[in-house]
Amino acid sequence: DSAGSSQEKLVSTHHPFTTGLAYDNLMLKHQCVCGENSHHPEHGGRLQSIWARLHETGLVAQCERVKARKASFNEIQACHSEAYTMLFGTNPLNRQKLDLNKLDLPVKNFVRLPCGGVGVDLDTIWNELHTAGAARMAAGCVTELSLKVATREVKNGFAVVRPPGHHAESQQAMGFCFFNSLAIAARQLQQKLKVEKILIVDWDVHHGNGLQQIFYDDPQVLYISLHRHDDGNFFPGTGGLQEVGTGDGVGFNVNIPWAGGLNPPMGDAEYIAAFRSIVIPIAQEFDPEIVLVAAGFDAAQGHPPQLGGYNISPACFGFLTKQLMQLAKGKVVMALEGGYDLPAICDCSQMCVATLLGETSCSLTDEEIVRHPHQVAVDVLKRVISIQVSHWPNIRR
Ligand code: 6DK
Ligand code: ZN
Repeated sequence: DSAGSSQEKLVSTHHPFTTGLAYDNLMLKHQCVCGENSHHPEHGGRLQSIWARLHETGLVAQCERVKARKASFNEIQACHSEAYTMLFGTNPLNRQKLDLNKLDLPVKNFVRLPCGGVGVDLDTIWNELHTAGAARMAAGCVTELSLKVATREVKNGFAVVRPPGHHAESQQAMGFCFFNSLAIAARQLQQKLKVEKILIVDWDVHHGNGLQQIFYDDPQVLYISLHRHDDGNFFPGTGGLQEVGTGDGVGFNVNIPWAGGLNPPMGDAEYIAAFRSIVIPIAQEFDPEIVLVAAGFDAAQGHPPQLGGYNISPACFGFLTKQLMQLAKGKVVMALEGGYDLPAICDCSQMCVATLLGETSCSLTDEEIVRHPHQVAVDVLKRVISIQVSHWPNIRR
C-alpha cells in the first residue's frame, strides 16, 4: 500500500540525525616540495592517522559524511583580501589567466627553506601545485559542515582538515596557515543564514591571532582562546589579557593567556577551572546560536616543549566538548587546527567525536578532577576575570 511504501522510502532515503564528519584526501597533497616530513610537523600523516582511527573505532560508521568541497573565492574573500585570495587560492595553471602584476600582492617574496623547499616563512611550507586546493578544501569542508549544523541537517560536527587556519589573518599567511577556515565558515553563517551570535572557542595551544584579528571589531562573534602565552614569548606572541576587542567589538574577545612556562605545565585541572570560571559563564551570558571550536590538540600530553609542552588528557578534551554541547542547543562544530603527536591527536579526536555522538563515559581521572589548579593558573584566571567582568557580569563570583 502507498502508506507503507512511502514510509519505506522515507526510511531508506532519510539520513539519521547524527554527527557530521568532513574529510577529503585532497588535503594530504599540501606537502613540502623537499618531500620530507621530519622538519615539518604539520603533515598529511596527521589527517591519515586520525581518519584511520575514526574508521577503526567504528565512529565513521556512526556519523554522517558531509560533502567535501573547496571554498569559493567569494567565500574566502569574506575574510581575506582579493589579492591574497588569488595568490593562495589559485595554482599556476589558473594563475596564468590572472594578471598577477595587476594585483597588489601582500606577499611577494617566498623563502627558500633550509630543507630545499619553499615557504611563505620558515614554518609555513608552500606547494605551488597543491597548497591552494588543500587550503580551499579545508575552508570549504568547515564551511559546509557549519552550515549543515546550523540548519540542523546534522546534530553537530567534526572536520578533519589541514592546512590549519587560525593564524591566517586577512592578508597574512603564517604558522602553517593560509586561509582561516573557521573565520570563513563564521562569515558564511552570518551572510547565508543570518546567524547573529557565534561563539568561537580556540583550545589550540597557540593563540589564534587570525581569528582574533578578523573578528576584533565584530560583536556578533565572540572569540575565546586558551593558549600558552608566557608574556608574549610563545608563538605567535599575541593574545594578551588586555586584547578585548575594538569599537563595537569591545568585550567580544577573551584571551586566557597561560603564563609561567612549563614550571609546571598546564594540565586538565587548569583547563577545567578555566572552563568553569570563565569560558562557560561568559558563553552562557552571550547565549550563542552556534559554537565553533578551533580544535587543535597540541595542548595534549605527548607534545614536546616547543610545540606545547602541556599535559591535557584525551578524556579532558571529551569533557570540554561535553561542556560546550550544553550551549547553543548542542550545535557544536569542531575543526582540527594543530596537534602533532600522532597517537595523542588520534586519542583526542576519538574522544571528541565519541562525545559529539553522545557517548557520556569520558573517564577523567579522579586526581585531575579533584586536583586544584596551579597557583600560576589561578593568578591568570583572576586577572582575566578582573578585566572581563565589566563586559560579562556573570563571571563575578
Ligand atoms: N615552528 C598551530 O598549531 C600552528 O597553531 C603552530 C605554528 C607554530 C610555529 C612555530 C613553531 C616549528 C616547530 C617545530 C618544527 C618546525 C616548526 F595552526 C596550528 F596548526 F593550529 O613552533
Ligand atoms: Zn597550535
